[in-house]
Amino acid sequence: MKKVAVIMGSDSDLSVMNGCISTLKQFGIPYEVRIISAHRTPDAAHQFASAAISNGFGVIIAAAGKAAHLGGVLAAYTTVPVIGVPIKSSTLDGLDSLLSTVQMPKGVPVATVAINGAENAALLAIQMLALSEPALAKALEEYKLQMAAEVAAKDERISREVMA
Ligand code: RP5
Repeated sequence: MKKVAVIMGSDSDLSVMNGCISTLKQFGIPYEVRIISAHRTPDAAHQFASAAISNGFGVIIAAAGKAAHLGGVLAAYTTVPVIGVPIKSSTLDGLDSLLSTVQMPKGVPVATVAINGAENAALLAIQMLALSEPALAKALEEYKLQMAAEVAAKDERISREVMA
């Protein structure tokens, strides 16, 4: 199976991105985690993205805050799909990160999830890998059934409590 790269602009993003890493673990996805900054270590960003295909990566998840150019810079150097996670890390509450991640020019897409949407980034990456991994597709179906069962249980409980 191809690997997922989880790239963060700073170790200060880790508390949010733990949700992504634990979701990848839950589905048994091979992954690597790196701290690479579009601004502080731009050469490393270039090198990582340029070698992503030959290093066996199928998806790159790029998490960054403030002027969040990491996803866009990585996407500039590879054809591996890049998922951007805007991190809420400044006085602008993550709106800065969201806009600088999502507003890519035509030709260089970054599939952007919600501010701090770490778990959804992992799930989207897994969905991409599942296109060529039937066992993963099955695991995702089971995940959705489990989610639906949890909501149904909450629905039943709240009805019971409100009616009591
Ligand atoms: C971004 O700046 C990082 O992704 C992080 O969200 C933010 C702050 O980084 P630190 O100053 O905490 O290292 O590049």
